[in-house]
Amino acid sequence: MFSKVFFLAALIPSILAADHAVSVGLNNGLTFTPTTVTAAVGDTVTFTVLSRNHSITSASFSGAVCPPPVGGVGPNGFDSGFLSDLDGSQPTFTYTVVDTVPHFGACMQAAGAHCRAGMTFAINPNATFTYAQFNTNAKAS
Ligand SMILES: *[C@@H]1O[C@H](CO)[C@@H](O)[C@H](O)[C@H]1NC(C)=O
Ligand SMILES: *[C@@H]1O[C@H](CO)[C@@H](O)[C@H](O)[C@H]1NC(C)=O
Ligand SMILES: [Cu+2]
Repeated sequence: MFSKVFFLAALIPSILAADHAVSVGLNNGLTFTPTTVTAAVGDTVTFTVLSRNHSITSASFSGAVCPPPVGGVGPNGFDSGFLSDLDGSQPTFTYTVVDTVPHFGACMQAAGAHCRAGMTFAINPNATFTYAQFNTNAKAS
């Protein structure tokens, strides 16, 4: 009886975890679509590269935003490395959300030129650390 209850309780987080899909380079653009994801701990964000050759890399919110560094900015950062759709393979990268703090990301391609062109996104931005301000910081960096 009790063991069944505990077994079911242990399953609930995985049942409720959601995957959030983000397109990278939709319509050949230097873009992440959508630019903002609101995700719970345990959720995944799956990025699919739909054109060219890009990266999904965590960045600092301000200062030297572009290009984000190899390995990404932590804690709990991420870096897909370069993922190319030049062969039409539409490669994917999945990040599992492990905290609720804002994470900002960008593409590191072309020495930061994609990032400065606005190829940026945010996971769980908040009223203090907004996506709009991050993107402004990226364009100015
Ligand atoms: C993707 O871009 C990186 C960095 O510019 C480059 O080193 C790599 O060769 C590119 N990949 C392809 C398949 O062109
Ligand atoms: C936004 O996130 C930062 C980093 O976790 C936190 O310090 C700040 O209090 C948060 N602001 C709001 C309005 O939630
Ligand atoms: Cu790019």
